[in-house]
Amino acid sequence: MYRNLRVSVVIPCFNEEHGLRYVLEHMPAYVDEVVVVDNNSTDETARIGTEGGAHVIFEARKGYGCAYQAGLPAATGDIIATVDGDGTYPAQAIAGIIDAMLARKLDFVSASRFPLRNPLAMRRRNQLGNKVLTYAFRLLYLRWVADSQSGMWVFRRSCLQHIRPTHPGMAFSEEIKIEALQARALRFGEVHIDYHERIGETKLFTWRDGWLNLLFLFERRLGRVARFAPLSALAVEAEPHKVP
Ligand SMILES: Nc1nc2c(ncn2[C@@H]2O[C@H](COP(=O)(O)OP(=O)(O)O)[C@@H](O)[C@H]2O)c(=O)[nH]1
Ligand SMILES: [Mg+2]
Repeated sequence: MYRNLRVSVVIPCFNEEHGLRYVLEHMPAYVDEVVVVDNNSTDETARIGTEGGAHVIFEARKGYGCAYQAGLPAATGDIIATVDGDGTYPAQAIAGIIDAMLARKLDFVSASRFPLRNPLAMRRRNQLGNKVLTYAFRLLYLRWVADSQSGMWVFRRSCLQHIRPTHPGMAFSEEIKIEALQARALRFGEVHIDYHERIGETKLFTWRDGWLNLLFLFERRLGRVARFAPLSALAVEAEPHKVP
């Protein structure tokens, strides 16, 4: 509990046995629930998650967006926060972000990594790709954002009734921000965070994912993306993962 609010953290994981252990060991005490989405991992991710006290659910459809579409509706807290399973996003920052959220009367906060305090935390070409995508985001959606690709969001669980991101892959990250920005009932804002070097291997294919994310920004703007039910309406069929 933090300020009388139950806090859930959702972590999408594809083969993150090393990073996930670190993330779970550094989870702040006020976090009430951790949902780990094991996205078809072939390593020890599920076991590390269970041993670390997380509720592990399994998602067979591969992709960052698929992992979140299973994980977000499974969270039960008043506040849902997201971090990667690689130690890059600081879970300790959640309290400060909730403070800012209450002070600024926001519903959905995206944690911005820019300006980067530690330039080594992100490879140069990823920094460049992020710049291009964020400029495209600003121009197409006419909203100034500092970081269109951040994977750390802190929001009221009730937001899930108003947003319906459906992308299966990495573009889910920009899509959820667009949804939150455009939902009339929600107030969107950004808060700066520290970003750290990754533990374990990246799951990002820089050129492919960068290109797909750029394409998605255009297609979504042109209304060429099918939109389905709000996330809260998704029935989660995911079974708790059985550790062999
Ligand atoms: N790229 C990718 N990431 C996934 C997938 N399923 C879960 N993830 C997790 O999503 C997070 C983001 O991936 P990451 O490699 O850290 O990308 P980056 O943060 O953009 O460098 C990590 O915690 C991954 O383990 C998937 O199918 N593809
Ligand atoms: Mg990451």
